[in-house]
Amino acid sequence: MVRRMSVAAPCKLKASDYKSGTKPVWCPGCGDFHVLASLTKAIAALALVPENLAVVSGIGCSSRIPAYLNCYGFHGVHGRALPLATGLKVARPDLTVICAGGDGDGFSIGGNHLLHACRRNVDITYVVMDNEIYGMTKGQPSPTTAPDWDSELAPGGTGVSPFHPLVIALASGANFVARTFAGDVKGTTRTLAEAIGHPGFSFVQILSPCVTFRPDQREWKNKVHPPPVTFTTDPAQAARRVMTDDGFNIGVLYKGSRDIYGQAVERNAEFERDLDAEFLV
Ligand SMILES: Cc1ncc(C[n+]2csc(CCOP(=O)(O)OP(=O)(O)O)c2C)c(N)n1
Ligand code: SF4
Repeated sequence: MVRRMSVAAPCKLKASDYKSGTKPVWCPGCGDFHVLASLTKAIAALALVPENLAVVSGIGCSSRIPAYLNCYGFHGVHGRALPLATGLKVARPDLTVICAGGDGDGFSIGGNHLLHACRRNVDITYVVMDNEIYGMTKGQPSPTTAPDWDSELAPGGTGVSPFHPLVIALASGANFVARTFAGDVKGTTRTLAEAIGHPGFSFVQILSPCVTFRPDQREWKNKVHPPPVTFTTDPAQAARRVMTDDGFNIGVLYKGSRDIYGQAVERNAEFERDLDAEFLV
C-alpha cells in the first residue's frame, strides 16, 4: 500500500502536524503509541519536510505506523521492509528514509535483510519496536523471546536462545546503534533524532511493550536504566558491552564513521577512473 502525504511545503511544523489523522488501531496501552509520539517529535525537531520523508514498513502491529504519519509511506510485505527502504534511498538520495517494524518482521523472516542492510550502510534509519513477540498474529514467540517464556502457544517456553539484535547489527556493520524504551518519550525522541541525523545505517531497538500478549512487559518501565558509560566509537567494545548488559540499558551505544554506501561506490568509480587514466592512455 502506498500512501501520499497531504501537507504541502510547510516551513516549521509541530509534532502533531506529522500525524495523518488516521486513528491507530493498536490496543490501549500498546508501547507503539509512544513510538509514534517520539517519532513525530523527532521529525519535527529536525524540521523535516513531509514531501522529503518516507517511512517504509513490513507487516505487524508496529508496521502499521506509516498509516499514522503525514509523509510518504509504504506498508509493504512481511520481512521485506529493509530491501524496499534501501532501494528507495539509493534511487532517491534526496529523501530521508525511515524503516520501521517489529522484531518478528525484522529479526525472523527479515533477519537476513538486516545483516545486509547493516553491511551496505545505506543512509537510512531502522526502528524496531521490539515486544519480544508476534503481536499481530496473537502471541507466538519471536527471535527475541526468552527461552523460558511460557505460553499456550509454546508451553514451557521454546528453549531456544534469543537473538541479540544489537550485537548482530554491530557485527554486521551498522553505523549507529541504540536501544530505547517506548515509555521514555523524551529519550526516544532524542535518540531517534540523532539516529536520523547520523550518516549511514542507523539501528534503533525500541523496547515497546505488547500489553495484550505480554502483560509482564508493563514492568519494563521499572527495569530500564541509562547505560553506565557513554557511547563508544569502537564496535567491538560496544558489542562486548551489550553482550554483558542486562538488556535494559537504554541510550546511544555506538556511533561509527564508516563510508556510507554512495561514498564507497563513488570512491571505487574514482579509483577505476584513475586506473584508466594511468594504464589506458
Ligand atoms: C510472508 C508472511 N508470513 C507471515 C505473515 C503473518 N504475520 C503477520 S504479522 C506477523 C508477525 C508480526 O510480529 P512483529 O513483526 O514482531 O510485529 P508486532 O505485531 O509484534 O508489532 C506474521 C508472522 C505474513 N503476513 N506474511
Ligand atoms: S497486540 Fe500487542 S503489539 Fe499489537 S497492538 Fe496490541 S498491544 Fe500492541
